[in-house]
Amino acid sequence: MPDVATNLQRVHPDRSHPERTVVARFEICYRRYLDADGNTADGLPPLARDADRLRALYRAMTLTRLFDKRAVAMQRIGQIGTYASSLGQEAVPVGVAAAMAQNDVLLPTYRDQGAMLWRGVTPAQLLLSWGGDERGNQHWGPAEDFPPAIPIASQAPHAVGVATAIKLRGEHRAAVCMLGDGATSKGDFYEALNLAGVWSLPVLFVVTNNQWAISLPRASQSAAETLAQKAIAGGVPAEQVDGNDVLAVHQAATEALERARSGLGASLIEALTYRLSDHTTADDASRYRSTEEVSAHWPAEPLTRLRAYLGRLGWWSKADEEALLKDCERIVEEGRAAYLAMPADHPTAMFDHLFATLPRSLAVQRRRFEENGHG
Ligand SMILES: Cc1ncc(C[n+]2csc(CCOP(=O)(O)OP(=O)(O)O)c2C)c(N)n1
Ligand SMILES: [Mg+2]
Repeated sequence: MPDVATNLQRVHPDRSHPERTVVARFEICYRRYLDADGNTADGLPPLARDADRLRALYRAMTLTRLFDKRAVAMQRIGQIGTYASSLGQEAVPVGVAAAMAQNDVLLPTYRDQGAMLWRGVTPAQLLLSWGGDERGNQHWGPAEDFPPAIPIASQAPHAVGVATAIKLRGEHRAAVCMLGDGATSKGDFYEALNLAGVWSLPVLFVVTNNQWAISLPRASQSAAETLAQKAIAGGVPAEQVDGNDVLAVHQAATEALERARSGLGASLIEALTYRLSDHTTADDASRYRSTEEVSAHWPAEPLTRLRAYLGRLGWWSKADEEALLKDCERIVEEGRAAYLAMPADHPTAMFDHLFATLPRSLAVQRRRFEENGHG
């Protein structure tokens, strides 16, 4: 836990000054229902008693993990270009997506495949996109969901735009903006939060704090005790949750989305988790963090604790686990096969989705491609 007394001392070096009075106080709460061993806290949310729904969430987290594993392997043999695994943080995208209504709008990052799969994007479409094929960006689940944002935090102002449209139309739905810890250092993030607060917009920001932004650790990212408190400055309520506890992620997102849909405005959730994988397949994390650090985080990963909880209630057996793994392997393998069987797009496709009207220089290049097969 951060040393609050030290921080207060640093921010308010002379609190005893007689002519000063406290004009505002803030606090950030932390929520967890399920600890690393699958033990529960008091006040469990309704999801904790819904065996079918919990099994669906466990299945989605398992599918995400197996898909990630296969995608990394495919990158290693040149079948896709690059890949960002979500190993260890699956409870965040899955828990958030499960709390969303179908007509809410998801604005994911490149590491939120768990949410996209939940919302109907297929493994083959994800692979197509990571293989550099623009057709992978079509049919992203619900038609109004956004493709994953690669430019960090660019989706935050987009989410505010979406939420503004929802509010102007008087619709009962919300925008869900996924971000990383690193993204909270960007101006786009602060600007988006500011508007979301002052216009009371139906948007939920979910900060997946996986402790790393490529090789930059959380401690070097911000001097703030929590990333959640950044929202307070914009007048947006915020909380921290254990991001490896899918119950906590799901319940916090459910409450925030109800708030948003009923016209009460924006919220932010900081989900504390850990990136157990390399940043992407283009990274070697062993160059900047120790194996001891990574090993120390494995016991807290999200699948084991949910499986332990389900097992304790008699809702999951060894046979269930074996059948699930087999089924998920089949889905992933079918996705891989469908992706590999897809005939390559024509190279001119790379000109087709950026501009409504191609600038002249690119139009010339496109014509050359059509005529010669190269630029
Ligand atoms: C605007 C912008 N600047 C830099 C990059 C390069 N970049 C890619 S991922 C990344 C780190 C992002 O960290 P975080 O927001 O914590 O997300 P995570 O990768 O941990 O999911 C950076 C700097 C980028 N994609 N976009
Ligand atoms: Mg990060």
